[in-house]
Amino acid sequence: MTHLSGKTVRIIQLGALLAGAMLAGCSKSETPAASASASSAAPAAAPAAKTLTVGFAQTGAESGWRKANTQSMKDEAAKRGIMLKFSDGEGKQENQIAAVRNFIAQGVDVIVIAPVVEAGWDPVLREAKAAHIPVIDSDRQMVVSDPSLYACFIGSDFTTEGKMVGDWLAAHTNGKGRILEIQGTPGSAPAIDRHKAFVDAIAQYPGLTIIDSQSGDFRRTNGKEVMEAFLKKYGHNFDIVYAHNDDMALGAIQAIEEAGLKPGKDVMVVSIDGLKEAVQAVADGKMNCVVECNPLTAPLIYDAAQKIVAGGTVAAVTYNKDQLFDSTNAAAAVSTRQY
Ligand code: GYE
Repeated sequence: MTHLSGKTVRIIQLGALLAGAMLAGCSKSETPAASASASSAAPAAAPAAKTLTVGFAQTGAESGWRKANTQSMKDEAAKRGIMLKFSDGEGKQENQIAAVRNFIAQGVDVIVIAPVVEAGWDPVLREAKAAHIPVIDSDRQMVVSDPSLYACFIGSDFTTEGKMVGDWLAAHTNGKGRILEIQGTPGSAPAIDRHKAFVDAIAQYPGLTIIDSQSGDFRRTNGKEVMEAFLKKYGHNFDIVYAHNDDMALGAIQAIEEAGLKPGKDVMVVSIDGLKEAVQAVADGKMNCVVECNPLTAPLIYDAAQKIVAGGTVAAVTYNKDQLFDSTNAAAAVSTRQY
């Protein structure tokens, strides 16, 4: 996980200022055509504010969370009159890197990356920096050798989320239970942090143990398949399923039901995201606890993009405040869920 120093942020802002100056230069060179056509007309109108162009290298479309995040970015761009260039990386880092290179070639004002994995971004970030295009790290944190390679991070704190699930389980199981873990995409920040923080949280309860752990790539079908394999291997010799996201938990629930067990009762199911469907499953007693991870971050991201381009200051790290749903509050929360 990367935390940016104050110094780093100032360096970036300087970069953003330079970028702003270059853009001002660009828009000047665009004016002649407009003024020529207006030459015979009465007083020239004040030049319209330049449209901000943002290139967004999205991870993919693997989950309900991701789809809500994409929708948030598209809707908010339309609302603000921001020109959004959107790329779906289909879960592949090389696609995302190609998209970023394309955005650089097009000279966008700001690049937003939701990095599928944590590592391997240095070279393309250096290219963006050389082109004076500020980069915002959205949703998943990148691990970089030089923190000045991106301007800021906006998203959720996956370590807090993993700890919240672990603490909840400890409190609701008397510190006892055999856990099957369905992990997210290998190498991704949420899979790494949600695993580690959970393990740390339950470490003080020797009766709570992870007996097996497999990746379901944050996808519902994979979550179901992993659960089917677990059920084959362990029968009913487990007590808890911890899935790193709701889609995998919902897939696991299908497999558990098909095996003749009652999710939420015969075995506990806990996960992260807070999809309306998952909060409903908690209200229905099929899931036991869901920790929220808010995907609707577009307003924060575009605020930061607009500030950076205007030469303003942005916080190096902005985390959402995420809540927890269980049988005490899920039913009341369902109707207010926005994703
Ligand atoms: O939890 C999962 C999605 O990075 C926070 O990615 C995001 C995770 C989210 O596929 O559903």
